[in-house]
Amino acid sequence: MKKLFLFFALAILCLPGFSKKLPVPADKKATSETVALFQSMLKLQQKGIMYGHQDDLMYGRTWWYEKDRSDTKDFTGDYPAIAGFELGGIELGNERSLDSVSFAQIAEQVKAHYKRGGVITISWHANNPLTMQIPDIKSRRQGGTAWDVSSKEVVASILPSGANNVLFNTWLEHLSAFFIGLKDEKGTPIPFIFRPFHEHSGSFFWWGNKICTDEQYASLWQYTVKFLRNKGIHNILYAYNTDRVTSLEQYLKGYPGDDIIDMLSIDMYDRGEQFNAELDNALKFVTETALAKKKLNALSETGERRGMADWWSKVLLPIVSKYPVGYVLTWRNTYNMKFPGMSNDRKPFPDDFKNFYDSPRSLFLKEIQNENIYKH
Ligand code: BMA
Repeated sequence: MKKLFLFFALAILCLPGFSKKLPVPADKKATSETVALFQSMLKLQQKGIMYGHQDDLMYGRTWWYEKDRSDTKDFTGDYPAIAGFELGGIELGNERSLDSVSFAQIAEQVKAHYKRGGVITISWHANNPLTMQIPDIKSRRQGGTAWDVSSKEVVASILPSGANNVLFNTWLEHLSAFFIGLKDEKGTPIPFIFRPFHEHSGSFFWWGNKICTDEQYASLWQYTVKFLRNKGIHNILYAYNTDRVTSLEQYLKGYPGDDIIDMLSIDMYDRGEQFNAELDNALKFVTETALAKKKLNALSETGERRGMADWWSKVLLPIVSKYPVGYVLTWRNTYNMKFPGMSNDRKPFPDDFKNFYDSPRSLFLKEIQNENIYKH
C-alpha cells in the first residue's frame, strides 16, 4: 500500500509543471504548447536576450517576399529568434496589410518560423473604427487609420452599447479567423505573442491615453481578449506595451490586469543621449515588475535614430545586459525606401550589428532551436 502511494505521488510530481510550480499564462485554458512557450521564454531570459526583427521574413531592404529569405539571415547567417508580423488591415477583410504584405504569406511564414523553433510576435495597427466611416476622410492626413486621433470617442464607441460595437465585433471576427488558421501540419494551434493597442502612453494612436480613459483602455483589452478566448483561441500570449515612460506608475496606467496579460513590454527608440539613462531606468522597473508578477518582459521595439555607428554594441547591448530582458526587437527594414540624397543600396544592418550577433548574450534562432521551446 505504502509503495503504491509512493508510486502515485512520484507520478504526480513528474507531471509537467507540477513539481516545480512553474508560472503559467493568464489564460487558464492555454494550450500545452503555449504554456511551454511561456515557460521556455522565462527560462531563456536567464541565458541571454533573444533578437527579434519586424517583418524579417516578409521583405528586406532590396527584396520583396522571397520565401524563407531574411535580411537578418543574409547579414549574419542566422534567422532572428523572434519574427515580428503586422496585421493592420485584417480587420477590414483585406488581403494585404497596411504595409502591402499578403496575409496568406504572413500565415505561411508564421508556420515556417514555428517549424524552425522560433518565436512569433504579432502587432496590429487597426484602423480607426469611428473616423474611418466619415466620408471624404481620405483627404485628411492619417484619416481613418490607427494614427487618426481626431476623436476621443473611439474607444467608447466600440465597447458594448457603443454605436460601433457591432462593427468592432466584425473586426474581431476577421482577426479570429486569421488566428484560427495559424496551425501546424498536425492541426496544432501555433502559439504566438499578440501586442495590440500598443504604445498607449504616447497618444499617437486612437487608443492612446490622452484619447481614452484608463478604464476604457483596460476595457478595450478585456473585451478583445475575452472575445478571442470565447472563440476557443487559447494559443496567445498577450503583451501589454507602452512607449517611453519614466515611472512604473506611468507604465501601468490603463493596465488591464494579470488575468489578461502575459508580457510587460516597452517600446523605446534612441533619439538622443538621454536614451541610455531612460532605457536603463525603464528596463529596471519593467523587468522587476514582470518578475514579481511572474510575467514575461521585452523591449518590443527599439532602434537607433541618432546616427551612431556602434550603437548595437556600445548602447543597446550593455544596457539590456544589465537586466533579464526576454527579447529586443528592431522594426522593419522598409523595402526599397528612398532616402533623400542617398543611393538605395543601404545594407540591411550597420556593420556593428555583427558585434551584437557575435556577443554570447544575444540569442538568434540557432541558439534557441535546441531548447524545444514548445515542449515541456
Ligand atoms: C510603423 C511604420 C509604418 C508601418 C507601421 C506598421 O511604425 O513602420 O510605416 O505601416 O509601423 O507596420
